[in-house]
Amino acid sequence: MSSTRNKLIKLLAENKEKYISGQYLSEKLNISRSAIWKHMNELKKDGYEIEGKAKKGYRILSFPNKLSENTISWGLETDWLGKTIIHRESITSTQRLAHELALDGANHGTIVIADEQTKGKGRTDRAWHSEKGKGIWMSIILRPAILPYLAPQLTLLTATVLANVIDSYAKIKPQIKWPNDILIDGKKMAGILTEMQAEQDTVLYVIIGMGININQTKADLPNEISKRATSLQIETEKSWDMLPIIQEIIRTFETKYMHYIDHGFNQVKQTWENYGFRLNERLQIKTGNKLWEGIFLGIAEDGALLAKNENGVIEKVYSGEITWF
Ligand code: BTX
Repeated sequence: MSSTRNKLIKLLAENKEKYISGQYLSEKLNISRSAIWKHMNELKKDGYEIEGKAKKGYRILSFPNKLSENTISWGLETDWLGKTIIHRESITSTQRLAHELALDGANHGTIVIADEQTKGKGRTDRAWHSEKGKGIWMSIILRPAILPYLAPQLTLLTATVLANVIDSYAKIKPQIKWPNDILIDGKKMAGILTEMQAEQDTVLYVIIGMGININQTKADLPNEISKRATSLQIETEKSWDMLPIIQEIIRTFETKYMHYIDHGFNQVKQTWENYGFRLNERLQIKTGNKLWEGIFLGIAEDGALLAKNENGVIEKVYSGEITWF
């Protein structure tokens, strides 16, 4: 969003009860009064309710709760994440558009977000239900200077971001199920999909997709997932304004990502294990055709799952289906 628009919203917000004259705004922002008028019209399109009165000026009546590039950017104050935000009311999949943009050279930190996905996807092309206005359907484009084999760490990092935000903002303690599910009381509230384009030892880009169920009621959840899925609303018995949650996720992501780049994976590992689902319990692992049992010990530096097999040997699991007993 333009910094002028940002400043304008800030001025309106600081003077919420009062009128501010067009003259004052034009001097403060160093733009003409007709430019102010144009900005006001743009803000109205974004759902800001603004009253304009002759001789008095402008006054903000209410802030929008609908999502747009502007409403998400306003007050975000991050250094690089979300400097470009692409919002769509409806889209097939934010992952798909993010890939196109990344191939086209989109910057590190570009965000794609939608109110609805008609073909939201999970891992191995499973469907991800993304009903309009019910959840956060968002993809982040990253260009990390890490080796491709370390990219799974970013899934785990994202899981800790979501767990931290749900815990601190909504005050419910989630669990992280390796590698990519956020659970509340054993039911899936969010999923993460990490996709990468790499060439030999270089990551060209990574797309982190996150689907977070916020305002679904039990009746909203499709039959095939209703027993295994949940939402913030179901868990807390109230509906949530998604905008501050989105902003908190973006801010927390930037902070944790920078810590990870500067200091390595250790903090992520610790946070992850703090929320880890069924740590030290028995589990069954299916990798390819192999099915074996072990004890879940945590995660390794490279993001792999660590499990002790029946012979007492600690094995690393990079991908597979996990079932707990
Ligand atoms: P996953 O493969 O671990 O989970 C997919 C499975 O989860 C489905 O097969 C279904 O059983 C169940 N499921 C589907 N929709 C939901 C839902 N809304 N809530 C709970 N369970 C569900 C997880 O994949 C990764 C999901 C990433 C979704 C984001 S949204 C933004 C971005 N765009 C996109 O198309 N995908 C990502």
